[in-house]
Amino acid sequence: RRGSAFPASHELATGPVKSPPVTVDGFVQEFLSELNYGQGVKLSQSTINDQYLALARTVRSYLMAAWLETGHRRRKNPTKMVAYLSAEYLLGRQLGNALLSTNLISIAEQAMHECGIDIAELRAQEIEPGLGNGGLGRLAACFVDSLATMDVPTIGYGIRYEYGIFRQSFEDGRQVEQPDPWLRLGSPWEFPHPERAVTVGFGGQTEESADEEGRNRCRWTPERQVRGVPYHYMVPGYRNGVVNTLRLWSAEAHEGFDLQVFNSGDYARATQAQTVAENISKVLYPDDSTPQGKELRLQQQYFFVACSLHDFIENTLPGDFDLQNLPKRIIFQLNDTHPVIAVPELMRLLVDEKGFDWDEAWAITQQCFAYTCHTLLPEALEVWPVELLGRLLPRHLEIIYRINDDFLAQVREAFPGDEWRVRRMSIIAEHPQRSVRMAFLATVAAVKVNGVAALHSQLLRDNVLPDFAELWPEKFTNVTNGITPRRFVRLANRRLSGLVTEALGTEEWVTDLDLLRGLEPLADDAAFREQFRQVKAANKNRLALVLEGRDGLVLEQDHLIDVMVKRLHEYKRQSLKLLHVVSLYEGVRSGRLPIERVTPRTVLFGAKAAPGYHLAKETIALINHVAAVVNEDPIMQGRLKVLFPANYNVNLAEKIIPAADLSEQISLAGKEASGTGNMKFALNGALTIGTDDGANVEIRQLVGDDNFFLFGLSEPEVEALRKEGYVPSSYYEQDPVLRATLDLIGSGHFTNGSRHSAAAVVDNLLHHDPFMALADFQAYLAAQDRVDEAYADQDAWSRMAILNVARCGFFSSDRSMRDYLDKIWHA
Ligand code: GPW
Repeated sequence: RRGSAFPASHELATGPVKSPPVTVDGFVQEFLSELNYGQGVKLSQSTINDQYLALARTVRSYLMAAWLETGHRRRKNPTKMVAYLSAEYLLGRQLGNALLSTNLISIAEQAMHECGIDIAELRAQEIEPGLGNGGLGRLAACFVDSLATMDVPTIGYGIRYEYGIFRQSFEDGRQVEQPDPWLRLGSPWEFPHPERAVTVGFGGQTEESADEEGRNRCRWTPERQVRGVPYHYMVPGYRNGVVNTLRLWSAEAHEGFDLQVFNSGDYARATQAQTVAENISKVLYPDDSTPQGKELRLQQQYFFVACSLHDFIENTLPGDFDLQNLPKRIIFQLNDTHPVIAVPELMRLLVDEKGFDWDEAWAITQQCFAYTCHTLLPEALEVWPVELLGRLLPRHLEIIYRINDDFLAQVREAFPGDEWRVRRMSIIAEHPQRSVRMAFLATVAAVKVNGVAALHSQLLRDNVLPDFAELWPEKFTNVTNGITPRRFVRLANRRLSGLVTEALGTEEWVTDLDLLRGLEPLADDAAFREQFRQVKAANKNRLALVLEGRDGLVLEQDHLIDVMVKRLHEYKRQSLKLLHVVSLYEGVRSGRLPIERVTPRTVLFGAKAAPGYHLAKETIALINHVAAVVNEDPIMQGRLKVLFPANYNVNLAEKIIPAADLSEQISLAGKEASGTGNMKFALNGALTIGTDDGANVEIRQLVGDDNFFLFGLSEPEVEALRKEGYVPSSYYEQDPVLRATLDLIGSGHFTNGSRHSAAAVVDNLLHHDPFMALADFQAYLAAQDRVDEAYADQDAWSRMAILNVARCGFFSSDRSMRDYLDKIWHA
């Protein structure tokens, strides 16, 4: 269906006009038309879901012309594209963002009002696509938003999981996971393209044979095949007529089911192959940072990467394209190691299927990939056992071995006689079992390797990949993460956005976040500070309504709102935050701390634990148990509340972050690669209490020491302490406050007298504490005292908060994208 066989006059429909401006009446008519002729119901008979779908389709239709036009423009004038390869996209709800990017918010509101519909109720109907675990997936979503807003030709490739990140609930305070059937009511935001399905092989054998020219060629004969069906999602730029594409792959059986077996009555066996195939994209791997449950995960990775490379080479490039020029047309950005199997896959395509010589193919491949590392934790660096990889992808394993041979020859040439170094750098690890180190493979193949914050990139060079940085210093670079100001300021915080626009006299800041600098002088303007406080108060009020409705929780709106929301991980140290809470409670109980000295404060947690992560789940239970006791104990006179709404997700983040006063970013220095929540809070006028870790370092540099509550060991101090021999119990013995705090938890006070229930967390802190929470406890409490003191002067606090907003424009993901373009992509 290509070419010019059709009359040019009929290229696009001429009416109804599908681009804004539109009137409220026009919008009402289109909405009703979608409802009547799309959903097949009259307004009076329609359900909320009918109305939501009709509204979504009405808004969607305004993006359609831009989508067609963007595709057309890109085909006509082909340039170097960015293909973002990511196993996760944590998108959040789509309707609000579509309304924002088309500038239809107020028209849609009025139109719904005229139809007697509460638009808020329709927006609440949308189930967010939770196709990611946490920071890494949300970062991918921010990046594609920025790339569309900056009109960078991009395809985002990933997996259309049928079930996203699990739904969390609490039973007796303990986390229970339920599946997330986000597609159950249908998604109006996706466009399936079964006609563009791609076949992907698994297993089987390889064999060598001579081709017509007598050269040895390898053939891979997979044992089974799976169909990848692409689903397209719009990625609208902010009011710029650009709509990019996110292409997510869904797995289907290659050949339906076995009709003969089915007719014989063995239904389970008849559909078995189908089930096995569909399992590949059935569910988001619920693990965050620590690999487990291996085989299916590797299948997912290869599945989406094979589909994506095939799609780009066969369907996106013109038919006569000379693949010698591939690097001029594409850069595949590897979002951590999850898509790194794309490297041997491209080699396989070029050598086995397109007939390139190995060296030619490697020269091309080496220019087509760039790799972003998102961690410093050794256990989060993916490795695949050779046995597994060879069974699932035998040809890829051969290719990896050959890449490794050539690479190690290069190492030997650069460092003659240094066999110890050769072993250290080998892509194949020999211990504890022979396996492929995906980060090494990525580093060998990539044009550039980047970390996600200045400190992280430094530690990546110095500690994680030092041999590689020595061999190729110019390969390593930093791109500090960012967040999209569209979703996390403009949409999530309409009130602050209004105030900022009014103060700056322009809305340009939404796409040029450095303009927030213009707010700096207003930090000293008492009237502005008062308006700023009113915004925060209104946001707290909104959050109170949300928490009441969603969780039956009561938020004290005159409290300091102290927030720690992020995945539950030992290195992030939710337990340290919990120790602070208990130390206040214990202080009041023991008389050490007069109740009047306790700043009225609500500590708000949001966190999911990976289902198999025992300690994380114990920590969640303990937080809930402490909350239940502290919240009810009259001795606290309501001055300390702990709230832990279940199922923290993007939507809840959008309500919590604008209401926060204090942002907790308290990972042990050297462990959090970047953090991005920290940026969202600062840009919404919360102050940070944090360690010198990840992007905190840059936040503090930008906002200034006076406007940031820094505490704790620095990364070099952590290393020194570790070398010296870290003994957590020595802190317990020397610090009476810490002792009383841990003793109270350990006594079973919060766990119905059961010492056992608190033991996992307490014993771990006392006897292992790999992330040195006890070492930082005293400094953390001292920093919290400084917080209380600062909060007592509301004017001074507002001044600091305003300066945080004014000085954090750097953390726009638009800036991150500019950095990727300048330093890595050159697209
Ligand atoms: F282990 N991150 C994440 F590095 O959310 F792959 N999931 C992950 O699996 C990994 C990293 C991985 C996070 C980092 O922990 C966080 O510090 C960073 O801000 C975020 O990725 C985005 O770069």
